[in-house]
Amino acid sequence: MFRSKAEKKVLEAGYEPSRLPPGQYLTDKWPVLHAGSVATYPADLAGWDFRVWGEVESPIALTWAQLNELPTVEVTQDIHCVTRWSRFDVTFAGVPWSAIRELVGQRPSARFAIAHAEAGFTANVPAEALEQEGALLATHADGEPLTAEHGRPLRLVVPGRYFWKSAKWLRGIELRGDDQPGFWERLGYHNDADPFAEQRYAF
Ligand SMILES: Nc1nc2c(c(=O)[nH]1)N[C@H]1C(S)=C(S)[C@@H](COP(=O)(O)O)O[C@H]1N2
Ligand SMILES: [Mo]
Repeated sequence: MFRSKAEKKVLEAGYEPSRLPPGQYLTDKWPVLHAGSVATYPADLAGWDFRVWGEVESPIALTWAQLNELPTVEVTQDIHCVTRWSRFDVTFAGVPWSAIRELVGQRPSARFAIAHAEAGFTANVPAEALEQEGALLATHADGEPLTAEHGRPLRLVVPGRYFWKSAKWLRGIELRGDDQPGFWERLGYHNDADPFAEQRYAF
């Protein structure tokens, strides 16, 4: 069977080649990628909050201490950047959406979720993407608190989509009845962003 150079590398690293989406290559480093600059906060995260609003019964603003009282989960997943690098088996830990959903009373009309991050970065997903196995508001990666470059203190992790949907320096989730393209989506990237269907661009 013909295998590309990228697939051979996956095999040599001991993984099933089908885990690598088309047009991607495996890296064992964790590249840092974002538009704009890294957000920085005081050590105690004073003044930081995480807000949820829109199609909910009770909008909330959680402090860092309040967020850390919520239940946590740990998931391991593969991440795929649209610039073609993939990294396998990244372990994320943090708060599952289900914990937030109960706090705010998410309405059935909440069909879409917009992640709002520092400096106006946004990313849109169907609200059900937050319910998937492996989706979470991550505070940790590979057993350590997130570093500033990777989104300290909180990032979204959305499995099954290119990693731009996983907003770093997450400050809120807006639930809406209608969809609204996010930062990269407005610049021509695909709304759904399934790496296995190679949904990179909208055109
Ligand atoms: N706030 C914010 N989050 C972001 C981005 C960004 O520009 N700003 N870029 C996205 C893209 S394109 C990728 S590939 C991942 C990269 O995450 P990493 O730097 O932890 O690898 O962050 C995503 N989240
Ligand atoms: Mo990316």
